[in-house]
Amino acid sequence: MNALLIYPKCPETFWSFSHALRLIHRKAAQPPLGLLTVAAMLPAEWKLRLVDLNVTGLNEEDLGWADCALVSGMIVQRDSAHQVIARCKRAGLTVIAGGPLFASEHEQFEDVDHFVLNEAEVTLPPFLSDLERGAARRIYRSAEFADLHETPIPLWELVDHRQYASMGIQFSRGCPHRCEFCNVTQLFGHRWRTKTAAQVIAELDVLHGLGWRGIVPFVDDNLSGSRASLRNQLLPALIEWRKGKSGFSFSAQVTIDLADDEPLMQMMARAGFDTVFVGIETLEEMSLGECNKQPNRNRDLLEDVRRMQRAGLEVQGGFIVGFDSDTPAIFERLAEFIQASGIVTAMVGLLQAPVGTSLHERLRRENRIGDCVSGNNADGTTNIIPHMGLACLQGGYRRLLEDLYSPPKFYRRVRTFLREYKPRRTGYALQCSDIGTFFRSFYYLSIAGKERLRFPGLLLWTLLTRPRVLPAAFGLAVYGYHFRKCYESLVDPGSSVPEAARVEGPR
Ligand code: B12
Ligand code: SF4
Repeated sequence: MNALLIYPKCPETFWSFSHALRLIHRKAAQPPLGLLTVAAMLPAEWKLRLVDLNVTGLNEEDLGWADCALVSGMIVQRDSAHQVIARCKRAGLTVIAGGPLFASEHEQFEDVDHFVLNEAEVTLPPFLSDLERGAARRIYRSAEFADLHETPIPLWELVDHRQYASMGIQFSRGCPHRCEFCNVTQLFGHRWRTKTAAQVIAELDVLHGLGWRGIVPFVDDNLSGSRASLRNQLLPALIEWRKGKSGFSFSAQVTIDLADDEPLMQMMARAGFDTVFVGIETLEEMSLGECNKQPNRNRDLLEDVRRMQRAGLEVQGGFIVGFDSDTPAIFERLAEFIQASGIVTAMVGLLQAPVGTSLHERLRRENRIGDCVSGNNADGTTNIIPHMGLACLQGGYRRLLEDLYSPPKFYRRVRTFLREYKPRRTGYALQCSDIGTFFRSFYYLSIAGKERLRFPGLLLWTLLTRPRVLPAAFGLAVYGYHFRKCYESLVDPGSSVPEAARVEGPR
């Protein structure tokens, strides 16, 4: 069997990094880890080609070579997925689809021959054995969750790593919490399941062997799901593995209560973690209660963020506006908090209710739900009818974004962060490609962009006052450029934002 593994095109979103990728000369943020994991589970005699449409095109030669196509994707890739599936069908290929897009809305893809839904560790083996017997069904799904000890090493050999800004890796799936708006537990359950530390090290060895050096995000939805596993298994193994190896830095998604555990944060920094994404969501105690965000309740969130930064972890924050308990005062409160905390990368979205979440269920009962979500949780669209009124919510949202990502506010925030930040890792191995990145960034930010002297001013200030964090200052400015461009297209009514990304109410 000759198989194409196809990852549809991603539109511009907050985490697509598209504007920054242009500056660092990479084509996509990360390779599709789900497809690479599936690739490793296919029969050894199958011949495989990966076609990540964010990096390359799908050509006629590929279509002529292949017998089947395995397609993955998220909801934001819906349009591209429809197009690519139609092309594969026209070329006579058998189409097999899986991943979060199809788990949510497989019934909209009539052309697909076989849906292999949920975790492939569970659903792929029965599909493959039925396929071999010539008796494959249309849908394979399971309510059972996979044992990650069975998960193979992703087939990274299929990608050209030079096209990507980072290489994701996964230790755990699932989350013990029950936030009302979150679809993670619906996809991966409440039980925090992990690979062994040895599996993770074997994966890192492969990445190292393939020549990858750079950022390795742990894509786990909540890496701090069990602090004991981190402390006793994963982190000691990473600390040991990094001895004598340089050029790797890790990031992770964690809950804010990690700030209570100073030794664990220190250990993470020693293991090579330099960035954590934290779902702070809101500052309103009532809203935290309403959405059941237990780890965040009754805390001094500002002090928590600073403790993490002092431990050597850059904190990126996720925020949501539009909870039932929110009043119009929330926008200013959030703007002040984000500015004071030095959270440079602040992703703010309107509350949305993906199908299958308890929020969707509650709002459906209250008759306050529209049809589907856009799949982009930070594009200013929502499928709910907010208590505040849609116009008020959207107006406040636009003003908040305009304020946060205006160059003066943004660069002030970077400095606030750099003053607090105590990175463990110092020094940076300069590569030839960095020279091009520097000149491109200078052109796009200072000459063609709106930052003017703020960008070189930041670099000079950092060089003179805190030279150790110069690489961080540069990186933040480059990624900040993307976030600003991305939000500008939302707040500027005259811009050429695609219709799907405009602020809409429920239909
Ligand atoms: C890493 C990650 C990213 C990365 C990399 C994405 C990439 N290139 O793969 C980045 C940061 C770029 C990203 C961006 C976004 N992301 Co994201 N991301 C994730 C995250 C945390 C991990 C994905 C991953 O690698 N998992 C590990 C692999 C092994 O698991 P998997 O992909 O689920 O694959 C398994 C099964 O699904 C299945 N499978 C998957 N594909 C296929 C295909 C076939 C044929 C078969 C048989 C099986 C199969 O088998 C695999 C093994 O069990 C997930 C959450 C999660 N826990 O999955 C969110 C998630 C996928 N992202 C999400 C969203 C919303 C986004 C953004 C829109 C956010 C934003 N506002 O910007 C953007 C959009 C992307 C863009 N424009 O570029 C949502 C998608 C929701 C949905 N139903 O579509 C998720 C589920 C988070 C969430 N809880 O809502 N993301
Ligand atoms: S802590 Fe994060 S991953 Fe866990 S349920 Fe809440 S929002 Fe989802």
